[in-house]
Amino acid sequence: MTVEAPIAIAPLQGRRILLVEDNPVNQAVAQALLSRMELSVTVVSDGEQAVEMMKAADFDLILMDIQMPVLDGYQATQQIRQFNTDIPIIALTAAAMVEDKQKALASGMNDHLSKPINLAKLQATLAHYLVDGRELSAPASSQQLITTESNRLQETTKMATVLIVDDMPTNVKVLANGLKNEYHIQVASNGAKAIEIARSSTPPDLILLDIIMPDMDGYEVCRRLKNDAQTSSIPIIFVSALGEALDEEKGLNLGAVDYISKPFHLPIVRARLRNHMTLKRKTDLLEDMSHMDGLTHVANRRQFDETFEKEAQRCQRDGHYLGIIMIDIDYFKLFNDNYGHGKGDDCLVKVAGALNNQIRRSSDLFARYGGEEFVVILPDTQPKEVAAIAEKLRVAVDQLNITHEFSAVSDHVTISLGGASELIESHQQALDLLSKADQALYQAKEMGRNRVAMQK
Ligand code: GH3
Ligand code: MG
Ligand code: MG
Repeated sequence: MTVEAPIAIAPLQGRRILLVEDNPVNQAVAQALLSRMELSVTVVSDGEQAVEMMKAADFDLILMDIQMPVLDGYQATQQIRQFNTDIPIIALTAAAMVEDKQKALASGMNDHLSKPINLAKLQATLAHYLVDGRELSAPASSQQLITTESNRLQETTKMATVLIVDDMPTNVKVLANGLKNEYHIQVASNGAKAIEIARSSTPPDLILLDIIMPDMDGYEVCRRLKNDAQTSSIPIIFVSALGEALDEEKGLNLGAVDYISKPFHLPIVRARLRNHMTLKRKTDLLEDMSHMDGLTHVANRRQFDETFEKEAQRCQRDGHYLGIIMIDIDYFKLFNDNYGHGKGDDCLVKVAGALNNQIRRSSDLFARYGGEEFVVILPDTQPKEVAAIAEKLRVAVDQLNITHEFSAVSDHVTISLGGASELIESHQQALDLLSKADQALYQAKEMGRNRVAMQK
């Protein structure tokens, strides 16, 4: 090992590793590597201690030697698997024992690394088991999506684009050559060009940013990109020969995700890039999911609140009408009580889908407001148009023809709708509009359900 600089990868920092190794020299080497990656390491020296330690404390991953006294690595793994099927267990095998790989997998291990440990392989393996699919937890109903997405991620990571910003052609060359097999490469030799590319219609997925450049330095480029909503979510990794802690702190404080020192060690650059790309995609996905209703997959209440604020402001500024439609399924409690909650959920999914299909303008929003209630935001839409759209929505659900023998208004599922629309002159007026649509909905219920009522 010649690289003595810190080699931490942000998403791995602090993860708890149980190192099981009887040979003191191997122990010291592995522990030194892991500690420098800022992992939290616990060392035990035989299989039996490993099993006891696993019962006593929580770990994220086990690195397990094979040949050890008392219990060997295979036996220890078999015992651990009886009470913990999830934790990744990586065999540490001597080079001469690669044929034992099969045996390692059969005993319940997930993977193997050959000794002497190669830093790049160790990092890649840890990143694979600790970051992919595990780094971010998601609500149970979204887990499937995450899993599918992270499979897709691994396929598409190759296609991601990296923008290299450096005024020294030799640096650009080294990085571009080292990364071109995994990424599309964009290059900028100064800050202005970098900003232009980041704002273009083909922005990069990640930026490697030199600090010392003529005209505009890397810090300033970073500040500008982070202050612009269009570019603020692109991860930035600073690349610089400046080795002082202060510079690193400054870069990270400006919103960079990581910091790589020159001269680069390409396997580390690649490992870090891979991790940040994976995280970025997951963050984007979670961001999307946090605005989506888990059951019906239409916009959720949070998305509604954000869009309502934005559109209310826009309508107020432009002197436009803002239209709102509140929607509630008729006699839905009786539907649930008689057909069961599962059928109730199915019904909600179908109704939401049919309603969402009717909302086509890009500035409009259909959302689940809560329970069996939905809402539509219609910017720049006058009362007459709102009433017409509401009627279209009513008909769409009517035509689904979902049997509801316990409804007092029909033999199938129906909805009631309340509409409102006004020229918006103040924020309070926009808020009042929601109550007016809600009161109109109440009127529709009072007047017999399965109908549209407009605000007074
Ligand atoms: P009304 O015609 O006056 O609207 O009567 P209603 O029965 O539809 O209204 P109420 O507010 O009394 O009942 C709403 C019911 O919606 C209560 C609950 O069982 C059901 N509901 C709310 N959220 C969900 C959901 O996520 N899944 C299911 N299956 N049912 C839900
Ligand atoms: Mg209700
Ligand atoms: Mg109802």
